[in-house]
Amino acid sequence: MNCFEDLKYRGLIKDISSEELEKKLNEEKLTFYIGTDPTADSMHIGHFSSFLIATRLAKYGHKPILLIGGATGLIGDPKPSNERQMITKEEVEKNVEGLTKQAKKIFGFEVVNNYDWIKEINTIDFLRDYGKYINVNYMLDKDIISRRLESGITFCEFAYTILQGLDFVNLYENKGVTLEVAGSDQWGNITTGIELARKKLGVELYGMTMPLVLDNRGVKFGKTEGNALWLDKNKTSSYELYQYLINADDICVIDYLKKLTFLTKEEIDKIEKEHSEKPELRLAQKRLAEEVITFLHGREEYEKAVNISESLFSGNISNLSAKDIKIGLKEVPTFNLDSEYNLIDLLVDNKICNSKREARELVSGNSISINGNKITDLEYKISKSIAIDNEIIVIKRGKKKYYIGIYK
Ligand code: 383
Repeated sequence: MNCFEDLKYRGLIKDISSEELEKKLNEEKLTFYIGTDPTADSMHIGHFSSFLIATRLAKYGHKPILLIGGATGLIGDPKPSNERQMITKEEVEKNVEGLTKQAKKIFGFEVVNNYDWIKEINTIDFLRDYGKYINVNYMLDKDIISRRLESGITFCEFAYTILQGLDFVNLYENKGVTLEVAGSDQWGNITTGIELARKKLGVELYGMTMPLVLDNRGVKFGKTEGNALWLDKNKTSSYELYQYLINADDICVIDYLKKLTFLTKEEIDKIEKEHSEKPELRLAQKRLAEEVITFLHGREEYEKAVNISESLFSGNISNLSAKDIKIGLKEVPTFNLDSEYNLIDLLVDNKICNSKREARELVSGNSISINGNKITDLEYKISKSIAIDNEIIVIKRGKKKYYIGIYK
């Protein structure tokens, strides 16, 4: 498969600025860029699904440049809904630092910051050198801007698209960039750059967007109940990422394999066949988790995530450290401990059981385990001496309900 066929096979092409791009991607070596604004100090999995195009095109010999919008982050790319809250300069600076480090670490390509050139442009030059080439009517026609006309848009956000456009022109002039790639929400900004280059320099630059990765309910990949899935493993552990990926819907998982991994068509076809024969084994989801986590955080983190998941699932947690348990059981009810307790009292006092009677029944009935061991002794004592790493007592009620007691 050539480069363009590969992108098409994976469903990674939404808009292209010119039919010529197909030939260029297959026959030439292009320098291209993709950008992100420093709205947080880490990217999330939505960014990952777009930024992966950098590695993908690099495999075909194209040269990626990753841009962090230290300047554009101070302005704010208009959302279709409403004006953005401005973030402070200090926060933007801190975020640029985090993102730069992260982008280098995960993708390993050159990273640039548009603050470096945009800060040099004064107001008069901005209006003469860039503003003069862009018609307001042309800007008003852009999807996102036109959607904001009813509710209103400030001049600040209205001007954003010209900044992104001038980045493209600047990167063309200084680094030979001829292609900008992004998610489909960026089409308006990409075409501003193409327009600017055409009018100002008389050159033809190229743009390509990718569709948003969605689940079967039309929800963006990586959106969970209010929590972003961050690429910083201190914000979202490999275990949490593993849980998200392993639970991917059967209907979407093959699409995710195409878009989020570098497995070949042959490999994906094989997984798809095996998966459809025995979906309950979740082979496709497992492979997805393996590929994504290994790419982001390395093999060891992936193996750690699998180990935590399997241990907690089977209840056999003897090989887990207190640290692993805290990662794996982040969401479960936790309480503090400071002395010795009778198990039955502990179960009632911490609302694991409603009454002593219920507690006794569960213990006698083999339904309570402590640190992975079934306890049937009604006189069993909980103390720091049995705590995992001198810190944690893991209580399991029935098949899956976990609780954690912590000795300080
Ligand atoms: C700024 C200056 C440039 C080129 C790009 C930018 C950022 C761009 C933007 N991108 C999004 C972001 O920062 O706002 N104006 O969160 C997201 N991207 C990528 C992808 C995506 C887009 O970082 O579709 C999802 O991740 O393009 O929403 O010169």
